[in-house]
Amino acid sequence: MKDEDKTVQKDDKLAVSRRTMLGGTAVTALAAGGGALAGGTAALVGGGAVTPARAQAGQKSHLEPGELDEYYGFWSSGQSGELRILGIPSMRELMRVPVFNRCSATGWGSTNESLKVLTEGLLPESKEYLAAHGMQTYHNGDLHHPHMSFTDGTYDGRYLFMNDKANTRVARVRCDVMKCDKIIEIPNTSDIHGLRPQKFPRTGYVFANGEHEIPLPNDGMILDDPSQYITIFSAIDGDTMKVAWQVIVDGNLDNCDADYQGKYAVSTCYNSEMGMNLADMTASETDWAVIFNIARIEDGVANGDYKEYQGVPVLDGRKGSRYTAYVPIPNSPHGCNTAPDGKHIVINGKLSPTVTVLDVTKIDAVFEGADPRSCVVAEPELGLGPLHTAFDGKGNCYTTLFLDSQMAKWNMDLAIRQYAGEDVDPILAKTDVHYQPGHNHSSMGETNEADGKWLVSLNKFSKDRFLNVGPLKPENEQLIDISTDEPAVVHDGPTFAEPHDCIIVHRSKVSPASVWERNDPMWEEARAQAEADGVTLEDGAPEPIRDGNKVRVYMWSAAPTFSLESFTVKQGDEVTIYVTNLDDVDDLTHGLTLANHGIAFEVGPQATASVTFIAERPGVHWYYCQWFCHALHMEMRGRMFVEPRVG
Ligand code: RUQ
Ligand code: CUA
Repeated sequence: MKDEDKTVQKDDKLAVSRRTMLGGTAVTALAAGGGALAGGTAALVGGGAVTPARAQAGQKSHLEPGELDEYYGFWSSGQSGELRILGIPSMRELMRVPVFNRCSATGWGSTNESLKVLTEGLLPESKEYLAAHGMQTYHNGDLHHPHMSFTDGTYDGRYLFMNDKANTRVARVRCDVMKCDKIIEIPNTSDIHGLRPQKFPRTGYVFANGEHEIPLPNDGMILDDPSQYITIFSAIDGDTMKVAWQVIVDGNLDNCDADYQGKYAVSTCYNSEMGMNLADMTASETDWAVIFNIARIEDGVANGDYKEYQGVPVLDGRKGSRYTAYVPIPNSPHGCNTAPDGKHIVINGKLSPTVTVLDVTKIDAVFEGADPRSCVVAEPELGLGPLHTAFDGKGNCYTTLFLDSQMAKWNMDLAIRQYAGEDVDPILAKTDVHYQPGHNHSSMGETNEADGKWLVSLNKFSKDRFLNVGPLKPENEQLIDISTDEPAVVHDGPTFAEPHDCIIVHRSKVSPASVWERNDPMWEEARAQAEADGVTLEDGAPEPIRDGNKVRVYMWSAAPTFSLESFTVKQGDEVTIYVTNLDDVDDLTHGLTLANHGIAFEVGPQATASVTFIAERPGVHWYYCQWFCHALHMEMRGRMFVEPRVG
């Protein structure tokens, strides 16, 4: 108890200094813009009460060795560009799925199969830019929002969709094998940020917000004339991964969500001022939640009420359009979260200490001409810096307060009654988190099956919570037990840049395969090439197959051997090596690393993978299996002989 007291005191002191520092930032923004923060700023310095770790009995978060988690957590990794899979409640990291990044272990970004995914959806002008830099694709990404496909308002275990803010892309990961199978670049817009799938009747559309405003077309004819910049909301067909339509809006789009009726999508929209600097961007007291009327937009597309840019129908949804409604929201709203009650959508205030609750049943009237604010049914004041809200399915909401380093638990019903004039306080509890939370997420909380068991708070700073590892610190994601009245932090999880957002999916919703299907479309091109060469991927070929200076090497792997102990090519040949893993055993992955060629890739059980390179280094080069597969794994190797160029 004594030690715990000490920790509490230390946290308290540091928490206050961190809060004061960030409070200063808020004050700057405040001085530049609205007065929404004025009342609460003083509370920053004093508000340092820390709740010690819970003593009361809650759910068990610690799993014994060998015990399996109840939930999958699908985590973004921000500027690391990959998707991560965690087990919840243990918070153990189970897997990393490369998406927008390159991966040294799996060869993502260097195998032909991954390069196809990474290049086929690029816009022509991006390909040109990349080629000028000797690149086939972007090497970085900024993955903020991973979300699973829905059927009838809940996760259906088909796909995960995610955005790349850095290079304006949207990607899809197949949940049957947990590999990315499609990446598309979104035309006519810049920097995809908020992303959510349609919840009903199914996904269907994946809605994606272009964050930063640019001219349309962005071809250099308009430069420093922000009055001509626009932002775009995109609907992508989640089955075909093609952009179905786009809508031009006013202001910068931030986050979005869809309703449970399949009628509307909603985006938060800051910078209604269209300012180009901080002072201008925060000048206005209000910004908007923009509501998109899906049926009207589909009609508009069917009736030709659009202009086509880069093959996509683009509708004009700026203020006054029949496709959109602009609901005024206090200064610079950020998160947008549909409640599992199927009725309410919470817009998080960011620079305003409030969240604004929209009632979807009142939106029809807004599109018939009612005052846009008439769909607002609550606007509780929660604290400083509300960013995102999660739900427990029992009528309670959990909102992250970035500046206060807290999570506010509040009741939807009480908030609505308070807004209607009753003297009630909707805030039920405040839980300190460490430190500065951005997103949070509850178990199944974004579906109509929210179960109110766990909440994860994704905190941007860990500061003193872990051993010091130098100036760059891990972030801290905390697990909070929300099964009892008093939410309690039960686990700290340090993590590398930057788990921006996550979802927590009950394991009954997902059932990945353990072994690949031999006829998987992932290596369709390899299969076609083998057929053209008169061989099969499964049998391989005893000698390289030559076609001019193109040479194809077909081999299989079966623990602990490759089918080829050696093969010979000529200096300058363009060599493609295909490896097919014949092992049909759970957890028996092989790999191929070609020494001094920058080549290494994974080949899962029953999978095929290939890589193409120029054999420009004469001599003996070993290839070996880098995925531990057998007691004789070290012996799983062979030689590539490169004959020197003559003359
Ligand atoms: S946004 S910290 Cu990129 Cu998800 Cu809110
Ligand atoms: Cu095959 Cu190691």
